[in-house]
Amino acid sequence: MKNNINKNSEFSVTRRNILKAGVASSALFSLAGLTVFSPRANAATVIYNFVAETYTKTLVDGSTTIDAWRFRDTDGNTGPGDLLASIIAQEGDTIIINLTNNLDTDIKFDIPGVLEGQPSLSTGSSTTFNFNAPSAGSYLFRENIVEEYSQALGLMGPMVIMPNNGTQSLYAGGPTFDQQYTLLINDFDDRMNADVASGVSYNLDNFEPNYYFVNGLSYPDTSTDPDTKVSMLLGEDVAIRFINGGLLTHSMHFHGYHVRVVSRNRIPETDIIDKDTVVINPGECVDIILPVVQVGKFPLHTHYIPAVTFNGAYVNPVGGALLILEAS
Ligand SMILES: [Cu+2]
Repeated sequence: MKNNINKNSEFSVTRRNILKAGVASSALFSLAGLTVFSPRANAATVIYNFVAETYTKTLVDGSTTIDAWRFRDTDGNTGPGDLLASIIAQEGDTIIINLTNNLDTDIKFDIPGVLEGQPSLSTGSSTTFNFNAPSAGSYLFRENIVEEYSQALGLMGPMVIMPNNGTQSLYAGGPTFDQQYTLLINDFDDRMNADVASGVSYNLDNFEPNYYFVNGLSYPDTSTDPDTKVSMLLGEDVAIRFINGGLLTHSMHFHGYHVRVVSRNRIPETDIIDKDTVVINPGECVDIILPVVQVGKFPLHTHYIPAVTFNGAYVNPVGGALLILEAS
């Protein structure tokens, strides 16, 4: 799916204090992945070392496996959830990504709206991307040489850019929050993964996913992962960054709360109303604020019914893109 975001190929290098993500900046990458970010007074250079690779994913039933593709941070900065590559920085930072392609096909790294039209990277080779952190907001990074095909196999991840005015807000002058969650949604069609793993070509026209994930997890794993279970306190404003890395549209439905859509692909909504369902199109990043008006435990799930099943079956309690909001 093409994003209708303007191309912005601004590259410049400004020497500042170097932060190797996860080493010097371990405070930024605590247990909670993209959830916790401490604003910095000074801009930094944030370095990520990623590899694109195949892996075998064990699904939530503990026995079903599926061959997939992923980006993995070789420095071990994991999260959110089961994802093994993510980017967080603040406006003014320089972001450096060293990427090695260990897949058996050429790839093109791509961040819609930020880093587009890059040369392809052949099997076994490495390259470096060096760019200014874009404006505050949520972004999807992905492989783009075969576009949807790679995303459908899992080759994408979330990028969060914080404003550099020292506030916990979605953008400078925008809504503030007490805490934030990044929820990346995607889907696998096991027939596609099996065909690709065995070298058979797959026609995306037949794409009909049967496994669904939030941050790489399915319910009930979503309800125990600290990045994916949304744990809140009464009176807080909680930011949720939905990023749809899959190929299906999801209508994310909240029980217990109404939420406000702040922006879609970093473009602020002009008409902010309370909603209990938020549509997230493929490739789209939708930032919302959830005011915690009551205590309790409520589900948040896609209204696309197959996506709250495991391979089409409601095998209680094993399900898909459903997670828990819990406020105390
Ligand atoms: Cu429901």
